[in-house]
Amino acid sequence: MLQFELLKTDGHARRGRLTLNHGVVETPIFMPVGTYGTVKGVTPRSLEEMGAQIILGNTFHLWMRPGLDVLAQFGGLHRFEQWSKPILTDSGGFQVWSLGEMRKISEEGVKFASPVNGDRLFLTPEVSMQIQTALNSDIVMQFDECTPYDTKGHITTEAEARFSMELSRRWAARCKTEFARLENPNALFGIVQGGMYEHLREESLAALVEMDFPGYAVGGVSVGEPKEEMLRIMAHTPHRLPGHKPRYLMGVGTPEDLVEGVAQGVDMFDCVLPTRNARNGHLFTRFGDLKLRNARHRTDQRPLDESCTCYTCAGHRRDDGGVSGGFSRAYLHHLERCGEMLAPMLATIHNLHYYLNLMGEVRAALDAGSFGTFVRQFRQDRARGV
Ligand code: PRF
Ligand code: ZN
Repeated sequence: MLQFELLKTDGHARRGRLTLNHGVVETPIFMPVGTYGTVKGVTPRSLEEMGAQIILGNTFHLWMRPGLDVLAQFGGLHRFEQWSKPILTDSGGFQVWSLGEMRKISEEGVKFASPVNGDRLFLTPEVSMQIQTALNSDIVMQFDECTPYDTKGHITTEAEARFSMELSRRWAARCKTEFARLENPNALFGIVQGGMYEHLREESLAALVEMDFPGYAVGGVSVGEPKEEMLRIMAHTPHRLPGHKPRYLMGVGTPEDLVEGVAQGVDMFDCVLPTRNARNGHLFTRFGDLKLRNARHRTDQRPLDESCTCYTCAGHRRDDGGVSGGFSRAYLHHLERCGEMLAPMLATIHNLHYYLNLMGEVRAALDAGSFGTFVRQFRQDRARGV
């Protein structure tokens, strides 16, 4: 089941509402990444407090561990990981791409050795649909081949990008057939590929639209290409997708990329940046990025971001009804230097809250008809510096 309501538009930008089997998602939205059935370092309760509406899971990783028998016993991923709101699962296409040399791609699927125990495995469009059906994710992604930007310095040629895109297109059709055969009650998204070649993107898009998916993703961007190339594809592809269906830009990006993506007509984003960077002491704030390791924070009593209402910045309610006032930069710097696990936990809360709140502000601006003003203020604030 999937319903998509378009509430408002401003140029290519859209404000929408997506209804899935496990709940409603207000778009544009950022989806925290929970590869192994956990958004690293945060509890589901904390995710809800931060306003997360939908999170990701990964077919490939969950297939390896804990394995389908365990997940099937739990009736899917929701109960296993104790998250009752919507879940989107990636198909394994991108993760297989990340294996590099370790894999062998054929028409049938991808053969590889399990990075966990060396077992020889064969992931096909059909197997990906079977796994995602067992996971019972609200949004299932087609099994695709993420066309690389380059392979060891060799930039993917048009012929190579075409071959890859056409393979993904044939796999899309197989996914659709298997998804229907399994009577999966959720929604299957097609993924546009085509590398950096606009006419290939248009061909891929037309073929997927012909197959009539309930939603579409743009894949194969943010795969190591120069920023201008990414922006060119972002300006080219999303707005060409059907207007009445949700659009998902996979694996993107920085706060600036998200705002640009919305302006180009994207409704959904996911990225490991807020969570991964948090674990490296890299924080995103309204007024630019901040590195916790930097000695300048050693005695700084200010929170990361005075305007942020996250647990890390605003603190918690005390027994006497007061508020703790939040954690200082000095304290977070100290935790980071000591390698304390609270450092990545608090940093993750802040970064995810920042991303989720940013999209909340984007939605509010679209509701108010002031998206253009919002974008100018956003850019000015981010350039100010912390
Ligand atoms: N395909 C899939 N997942 C993805 C991508 C893709 O192209 C990307 C590209 N940035 C991220 N995640 N299946
Ligand atoms: Zn914060």
